[in-house]
Amino acid sequence: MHDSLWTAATRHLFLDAVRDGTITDEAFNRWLVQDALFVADLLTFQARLLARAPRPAQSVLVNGCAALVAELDWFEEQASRRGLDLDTAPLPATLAYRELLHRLDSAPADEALTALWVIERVYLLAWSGAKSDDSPFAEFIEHWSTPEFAEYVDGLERLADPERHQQIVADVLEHEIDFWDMALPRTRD
Ligand code: MP5
Repeated sequence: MHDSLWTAATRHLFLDAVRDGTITDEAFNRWLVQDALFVADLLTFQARLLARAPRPAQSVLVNGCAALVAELDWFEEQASRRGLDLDTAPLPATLAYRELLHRLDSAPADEALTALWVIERVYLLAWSGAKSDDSPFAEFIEHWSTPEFAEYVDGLERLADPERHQQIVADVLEHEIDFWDMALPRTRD
């Protein structure tokens, strides 16, 4: 289902450029700051979802929330190492994704859980496909391709119902594609 959207959301010139080390620091840093803003929005969404989640979803979600808090610490460390200010205005793709997450606050819990599974699965597939030991960004690639992260995504998959919620799957994939495009706009010539 939505094969071409999954492909576009998990393979992108930005990811190739990170893997090959050809991305400029400027473009990488711009993505990094926007991703930190996205993760803060995701934590807000996920904490709200935890509050109303069905009993079997609670443990996966609470562990995920704790991981997001740790991830925000990690982003802060990366930002200070790279001399970046995380207190930056969100770009349009980040704002549009925030709107989607707000919309999900009032969607049924199984639809919101399906969206969360797509959000995380995209990152697992995207970064696993960008694996490279000698990329200068190996630490970032590694971050979203660990066995622990894959287990988390498996846990979310058991709570997701993509057949039933095809529209939200497509919506999330479109937002992911826009997020990569923001990081490295496709050149048209
Ligand atoms: C994730 C992310 C994965 N960091 N950014 C976008 C745009 N989509 C998905 O979320 P997490 O919580 O960093 O694993």
